[in-house]
Amino acid sequence: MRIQVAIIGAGPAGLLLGQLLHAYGIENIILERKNRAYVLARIRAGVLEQGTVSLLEEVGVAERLHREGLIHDGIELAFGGARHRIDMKQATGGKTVTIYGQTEVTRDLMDARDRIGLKTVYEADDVTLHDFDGKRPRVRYVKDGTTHEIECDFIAGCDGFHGVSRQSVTADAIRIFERVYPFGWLGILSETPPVSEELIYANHERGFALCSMRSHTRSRYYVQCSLDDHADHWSDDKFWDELKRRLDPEAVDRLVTGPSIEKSIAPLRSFVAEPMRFGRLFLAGDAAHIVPPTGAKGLNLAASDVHYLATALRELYSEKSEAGIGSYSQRALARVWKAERFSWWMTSILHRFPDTDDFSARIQNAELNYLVSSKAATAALSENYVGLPY
Ligand code: FAS
Ligand code: PHB
Repeated sequence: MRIQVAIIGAGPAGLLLGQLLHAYGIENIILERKNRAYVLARIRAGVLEQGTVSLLEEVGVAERLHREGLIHDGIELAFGGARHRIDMKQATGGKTVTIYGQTEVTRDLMDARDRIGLKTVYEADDVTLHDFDGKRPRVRYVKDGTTHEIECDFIAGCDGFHGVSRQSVTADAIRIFERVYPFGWLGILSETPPVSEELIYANHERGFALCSMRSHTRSRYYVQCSLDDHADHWSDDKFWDELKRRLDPEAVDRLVTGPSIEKSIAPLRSFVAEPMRFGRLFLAGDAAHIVPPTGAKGLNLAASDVHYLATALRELYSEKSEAGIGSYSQRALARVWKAERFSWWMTSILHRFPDTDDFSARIQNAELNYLVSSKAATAALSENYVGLPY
């Protein structure tokens, strides 16, 4: 089989890239290791930047998002027993975020891809990448015991942190930057009304907590937990009790608890692989970088990566210009590192670290007090949270 672009991975990065390339008249195929249900069962991000919404609009996959998504103008920071609202819309001259689960974004993209008949091979085993340093890259995979080979012009590695694409690059051609955090997030999903209209990020001496949502009837909560913790060590009651210990009295009074419909622990890390291009292989999304979810950037960075990559490939195919693909890595990394900084900073001021002593607790408190009392600090947080320009 021969095709212009072979995409590895049917997560948000691969699926959005596939739709953008199709819109630009560039034929593509997606190879996904898991089945559709498995991909959709992974509960992950919940906050979309305007740029991500605009890309979904561009490929005609924003109808349900506009119907069901929740527009949020601000967030709340809880510390010292009180909550403080950050009016991001006011601080950024009108910018907002949309609450709409990654699962729904993925479902909408999968359905759109099926409707136009674009090929996705699910349960594609043993995907291997070949000759991407040359002019005729190839991808091999096994489906139902039969080995298939795809000749292509380019390979897009959208296969996440544990994918095969980044692993296919020789160690001397790639540079890794990493920070692993000494804690994780225990998250639950519950069919209960959210505790507040907007998200609450809480700094507490027992650890970080986050109150988020998926709709007016479905909530998403997180508490910081230790790295050696396990989700099955946490009964629902134990989770709700711990969350209440980390919230202010008014939030505790409003909190509606209920059975969890999903419970999992996510490790936190900052990770960047440089560069993001290797000959005719391009990395995008989690395959190239990871952020701690504190800044709600992971999914949104995947979107900006594929925007840069799709635009670059359109320039190549329609204008025969290699400028876009030549600058892809540098353009994407410039935005990636700004989001890495913001996510690292949000994580550092909201979590309890093993070496958090009285001094560092006071510094965190001073940072948070400055954030909610300075227009400049509020504006800086807000412009990063709603998403820096592409
Ligand atoms: P993904 O990992 O989503 O998708 C990669 C796809 O490639 C997967 O479907 C995988 O099955 C497939 N794949 C892997 N190896 C393959 C192979 N060898 N062959 C073929 N296919 C292969 N971000 C936020 O903004 N907020 C959050 O709260 C948040 N929570 C998260 C929780 C967890 C547990 C994780 C892991 C991530 C979380 N993220 C969060 C980040 C997350 O949303 C990612 O940024 C987002 O999924 C990135 O999308 P992709 O780059 O498409 O990678
Ligand atoms: C979520 O709703 O899952 C969520 C929201 C904001 C974050 C992280 C996760 O920063």
